[in-house]
Amino acid sequence: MIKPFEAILLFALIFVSSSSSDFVCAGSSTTEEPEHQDTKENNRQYSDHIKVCQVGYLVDETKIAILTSETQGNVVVHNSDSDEIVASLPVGAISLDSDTGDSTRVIDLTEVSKPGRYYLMVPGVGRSFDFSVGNDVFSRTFQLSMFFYTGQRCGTAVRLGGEFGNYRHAECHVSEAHFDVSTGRTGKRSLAGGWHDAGDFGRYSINSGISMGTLLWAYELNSEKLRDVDLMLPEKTGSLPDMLTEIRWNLDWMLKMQDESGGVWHKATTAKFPGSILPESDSARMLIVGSGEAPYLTTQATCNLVAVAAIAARVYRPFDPDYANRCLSAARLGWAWLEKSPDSHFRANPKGIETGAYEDDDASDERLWAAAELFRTTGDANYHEYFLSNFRRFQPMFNSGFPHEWRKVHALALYGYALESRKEVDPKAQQVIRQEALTAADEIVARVLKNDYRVPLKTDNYIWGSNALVANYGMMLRLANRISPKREYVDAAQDSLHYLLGRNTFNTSFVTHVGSRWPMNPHHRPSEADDVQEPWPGMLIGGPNAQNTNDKRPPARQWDDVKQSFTTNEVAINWNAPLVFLLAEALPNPN
Ligand code: 9MR
Ligand code: ZN
Repeated sequence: MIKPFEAILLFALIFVSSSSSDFVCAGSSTTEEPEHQDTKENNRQYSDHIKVCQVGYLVDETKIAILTSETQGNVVVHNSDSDEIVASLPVGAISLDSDTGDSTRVIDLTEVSKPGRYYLMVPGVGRSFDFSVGNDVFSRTFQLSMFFYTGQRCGTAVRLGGEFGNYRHAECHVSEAHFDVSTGRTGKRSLAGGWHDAGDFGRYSINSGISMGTLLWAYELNSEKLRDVDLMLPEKTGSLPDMLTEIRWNLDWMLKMQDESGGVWHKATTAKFPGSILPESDSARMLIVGSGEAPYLTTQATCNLVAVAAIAARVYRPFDPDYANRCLSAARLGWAWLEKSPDSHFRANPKGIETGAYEDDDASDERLWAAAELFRTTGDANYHEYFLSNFRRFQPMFNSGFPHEWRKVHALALYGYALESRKEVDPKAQQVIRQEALTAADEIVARVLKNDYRVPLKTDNYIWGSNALVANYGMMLRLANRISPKREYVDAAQDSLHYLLGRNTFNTSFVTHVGSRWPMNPHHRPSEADDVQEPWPGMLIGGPNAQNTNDKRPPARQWDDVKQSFTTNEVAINWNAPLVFLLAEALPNPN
């Protein structure tokens, strides 16, 4: 929850943002005040009252657009290339959405199922942004959402591929990191590599854990589709798929964060956040930060490494058995450390350190995830026993009113177990977990269908990074669909994507360079400091955050496209990851 210093920052932020009007449109046709664009005479004008998914819809899904104004007749669907009319559709009854304050009507486009590009004309209102229908409509968005990670690479010069070659930074953060006093050590250690966490250049074991787990699962569950996806990387690593090459960049760094004892350090950051500079200009001393008390290494950081390295041992094995073995040894070593160490938490930043805290005083969920993934990879009874004797402590298993997040990862342990097919699995335990996962998914579906924008968020879910909550709920639905396929799960998971990609109160895609209009001012230092006007591509911004009690707008409206707004407009590796997951699931199967 909000701490006093954050409250002050937030207050300052609102002051700044309310006095600025730089809501910039990347699309061709919009201005800051949606109402002003609607013209009665020229109904070819774009209107922000017609909200579509600006990427598009799969052929077979339930396709919904949202209208937030009166109309004088049916909505007409046009083909964007020929302008030909392909359908005329009635609109649904009016409904007041309290989270946004919008009066909404549903436009059901499901019958438009011929692959193509379309737009909607609403009599007396205007035209929508274009959208596609087809089974490969998410391919480019998937690629861009992975480009984000390439852009976050630390310890190397970066230049994005393809049309994005003007996004670049020089080699950064390569000098050795110093042990901070909070580690109980002195001296230095080489820690180059990894991904910058977010808009800042910190590298954090906790947040790397959930991000990598999610990305590796996305690959593992969709390997057929993802094996050949080209991410235009600077290097080719033998037969390794590009996605795994990118993920390995951060995995190598996570492995470096493991101490010889098996325990793992919490983070590698400078003492304070730098200003709006490029990473290569960040010359402050790089520190390895510990918990401040023996054993200084933490349980949560170690569990995250164990879980991720255990998954990696499975995923990399077909391509690079040596690397897979290395990962597995690291995971086993980490577990051995966990077994002999009582819980050690990073409860708050030590004196003098102001970067992201990722603080947590309960490691039971992380321990469960580490055990689950080690069991899935090895089948060993030891890890299995830990899982079986502890999983029932997590009640409710899935529906705690929030999806999984960096601080609470037990759901990942449980989903992993639910999906595991190895023979050692305890069928009764698995059955119980599967049932709970499906019940939680049914509840999310019910909520999505009741929500005017078909978002899975409850009113109290509009918190820091709410867009990631949307994506993680979608991920829960996709995982439920893997347990027991159901059209409703897929449709509602797609609804999460559609919200993130433009079908929302802002009529704006929350992912940079995706759709017709997207944020121009993410809180992302490379985007702020480079000489390219538009931000780096493929970044999902945090989204509406109603934790600031001074902001009187409806909760879902509390977002500002200004670079100072780190509480609503930052980007982060753990937010893009469930987006990648949803997109991977939405890609077509290879022929
Ligand atoms: O995503 C984190 C969010 O859940 C917390 O409420 C917030 C405040 O502690 O921190 C967020 O993580 C930030 C991290 O601390 C530093 N790098 C940027 C992250 C995204 O804003
Ligand atoms: Zn760096």
